[in-house]
Amino acid sequence: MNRRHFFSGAATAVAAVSASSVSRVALAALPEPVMQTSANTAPPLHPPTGRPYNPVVTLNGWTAPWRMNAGVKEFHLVAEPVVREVAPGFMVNLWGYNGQSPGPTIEVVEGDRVRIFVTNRLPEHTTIHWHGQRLPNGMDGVGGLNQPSIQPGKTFVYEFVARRPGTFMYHPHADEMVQMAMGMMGLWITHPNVGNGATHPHIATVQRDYAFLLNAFDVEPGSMTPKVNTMLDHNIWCWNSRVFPAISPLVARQGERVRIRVGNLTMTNHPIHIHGHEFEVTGTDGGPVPKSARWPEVTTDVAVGQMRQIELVADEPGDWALHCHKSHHTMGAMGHAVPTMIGVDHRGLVGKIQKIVPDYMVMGERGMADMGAMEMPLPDNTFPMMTGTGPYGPLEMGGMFTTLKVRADQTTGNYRDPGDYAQPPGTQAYEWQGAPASTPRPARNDTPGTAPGAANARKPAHSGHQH
Ligand SMILES: [Cu+2]
Repeated sequence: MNRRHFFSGAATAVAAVSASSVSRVALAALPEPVMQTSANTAPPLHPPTGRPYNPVVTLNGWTAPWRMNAGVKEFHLVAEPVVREVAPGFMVNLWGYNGQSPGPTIEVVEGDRVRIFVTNRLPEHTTIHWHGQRLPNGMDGVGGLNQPSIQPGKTFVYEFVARRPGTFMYHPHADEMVQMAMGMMGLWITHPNVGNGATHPHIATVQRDYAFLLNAFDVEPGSMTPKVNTMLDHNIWCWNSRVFPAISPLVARQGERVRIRVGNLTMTNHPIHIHGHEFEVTGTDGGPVPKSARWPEVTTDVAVGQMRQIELVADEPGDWALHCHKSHHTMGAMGHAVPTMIGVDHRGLVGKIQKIVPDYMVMGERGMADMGAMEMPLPDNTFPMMTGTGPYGPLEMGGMFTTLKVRADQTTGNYRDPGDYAQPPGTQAYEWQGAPASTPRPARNDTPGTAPGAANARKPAHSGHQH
């Protein structure tokens, strides 16, 4: 975090001291915006002022510090162009807030009066819509309908009481297609007001509370700026503008109750799936779901413009996959125009062509898993289609994928990645060492050189990245 302003929030102690020492003159001025320069997951921001709550952890994100001004929580968001590290070595020109896309998570408590200053440093007008909130109509942020748009260089003030606890998000309601395709969004969490030992009937106490937004970009391989007119054929499928293996793992101590809050600002649905556990949807952007209306799931579909808040008890130790179940969304920069080559025999063909084109490669004759291990020549500033290596080899994933790491010895409140899970002896799939299966493989008659499509072998680095 860049401590270029009067309280940084990088350390909560610093924020607490600074927030309490702001002078009356300073309180009459705009709060200094706090900027973030890192795409790493920031530790939870325990509230230095205001009512207590259990903070969330935003995957590869952070929570905006605030200042208290006569009982009002004041935030300052700056809409601006940013350069986001979507994966190490893969930088993308996005628009965001306070140095990153997504913008900082805003965390408040049910009943808080909140004042948000929004400064526009974009080249065009913008607004912010507070998705899911109960608020006065004039604070709803639809440009032209509820307010004039915020012109470049101008600052607007939004103010309302956070009336309903839950999982929400914010995004522009001005030139929406462009501004969301460029990454303008952020999370808003309203925690229940349960001080002094009170509890909420539909909101459990959890030990870990994670949050992320689903977003997608269309970045031509070798370029840095998304194509903003793409509706569905994106090639970068992100959680909080990050792709696997650059998305932080979720960690938990065995037995802890874990909440995961997911919002979807792409243009398609994402069935979010967890391994090894079942969960319940305990809330949406419409608020908490009553217990009588919940049922167990291992996958929940998050439709466009929806939020889902799921909860599970992390009682099975291990490294459990957590991913979008649309298999194309766990892939990296890969074209859909690549022909299926399974069963096509290219024996001898590659060697002959490589005499003329040294980096020529054929993909997919045994499936596409070879792509995960192969070192394909890629254009600059592009991440591979499948990447990430686990303790037993390539994971063959590249987009909306991470892991839930459950450990008996993960200490409470510790978010450090515990590394690979050590499988206890006798609990892991193993290779059969007896006699081989007697059924012969079915005969194939695809003679080399005569198989349909053999002449259509493609050089993936050049033709395989169309979107
Ligand atoms: Cu998906």
